[in-house]
Amino acid sequence: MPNIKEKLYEKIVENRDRVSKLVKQHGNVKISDVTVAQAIGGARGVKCLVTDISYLDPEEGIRFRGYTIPETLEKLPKVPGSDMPYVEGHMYLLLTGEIPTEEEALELADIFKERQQVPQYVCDILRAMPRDTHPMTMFSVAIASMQRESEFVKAYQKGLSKYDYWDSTYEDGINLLAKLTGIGAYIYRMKYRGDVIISPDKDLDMGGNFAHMMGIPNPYDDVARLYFILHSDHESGNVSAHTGHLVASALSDMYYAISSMINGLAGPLHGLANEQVLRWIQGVMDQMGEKVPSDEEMKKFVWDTLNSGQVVPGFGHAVLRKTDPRYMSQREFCLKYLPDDPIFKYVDSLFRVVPPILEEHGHAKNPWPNVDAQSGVIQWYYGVKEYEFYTVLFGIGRALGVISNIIWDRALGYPIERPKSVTIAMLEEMVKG
Ligand code: CMX
Repeated sequence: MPNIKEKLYEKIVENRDRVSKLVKQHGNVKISDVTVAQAIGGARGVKCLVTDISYLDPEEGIRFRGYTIPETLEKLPKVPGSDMPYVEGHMYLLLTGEIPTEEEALELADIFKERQQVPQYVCDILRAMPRDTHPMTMFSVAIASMQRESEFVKAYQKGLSKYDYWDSTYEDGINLLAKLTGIGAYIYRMKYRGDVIISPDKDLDMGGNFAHMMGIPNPYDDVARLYFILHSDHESGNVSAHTGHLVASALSDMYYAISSMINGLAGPLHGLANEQVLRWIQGVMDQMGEKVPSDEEMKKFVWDTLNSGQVVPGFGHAVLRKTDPRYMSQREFCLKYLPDDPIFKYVDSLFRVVPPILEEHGHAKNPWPNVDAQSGVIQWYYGVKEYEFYTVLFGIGRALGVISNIIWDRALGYPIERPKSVTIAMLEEMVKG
């Protein structure tokens, strides 16, 4: 048994005990009340999901296993010669709750390398799709098509004890994760780079190999590492994480769950916002020509968007009430590597201009930028100008967290999810007096 699986099992045993005590001894303690506004309004703020993998504080932002983003980037073992940590080390942290040694991160990297080959039938399915299919649709279909490989399904059909669900779920998760960068790069090169596919390099870590398969020179390897780590998890209530958890709760296997997660991420209010930000900026650029708009001119574009009933993409958040630290990490990267880039100048101007406008507009509870406002500019700078591809990158990163959560859901025996609905008439009755 590889070391990471032994470590994971130790943690599972400890945590099963904690969860079972909570339910048995304190199952009736109330942790949340639900108002009419919350029932109609997307369950905002209702505490009814449990995960230890990450926690999102409205003011501070995300912590992965208790570590802020700067702490995570500082503590995880770094790829030699690089500014960024191994993505594999971050996966180790998400799964086990412990910062790995370099050796432990490399051990997981080796496991991924052994399993990274994308099956030929997945490539054939992608090729059979019209080339103008959105890359997120291709990504979702590619993942769903591998469902036939599920180790969980095979074990379940033989008759599997519920205490062992986590084991084959772990295998499915690692098998799938190992292939996601290859699938993403395959879609990219097939659609946008003349169909010239680059094979994986067994000597490289996940981020380095992704840059290699995309055909983009370094430091794109560090961009990939940063991007996958930052997007990995944002606690459990966001649409992609929640969809993955919900679908897996029916004991649908990892392939079904992650394909569904990708479909949720593909909405413009969620992961697709990174595509929308670049589309919006391109619209402004078309009107401005070569010139970067002054702040006054930019204000007018923002107000035009709001006055036409659209949202300003990349701003606002359901939980956060401050600038997203994922935005700030990417901003620091831009200030270091691309301070004079024209699109960064647009993003920088939006950073100054949008929050006061959203405050004046008076609708959004959080006027500050989120992760998606900044991420596209980095990709654009390194040559990935096909912005409809950006959410695939988000999806590869988000799979790290959702896969970890699903393994833990199975390990802790979380049941099928089934909240209760009421009718509008029932609500009207409840609010009388
Ligand atoms: N531009 C304009 N209006 C906005 C806004 C924005 N960026 N953000 C919120 N609002 C509006 C909402 O549409 C809502 O309007 P109504 O009252 O007319 O219905 C009102 O402000 C209140 O919304 P909220 O409670 O502040 O925000 P929600 O929790 O409902 O929604 C989010 C959160 C992210 C969907 C929303 O802020 C938004 O649409 N942002 C733009 C899209 C975006 O960047 N999404 C990516 C988020 C990060 C991610 O998941 O990847």
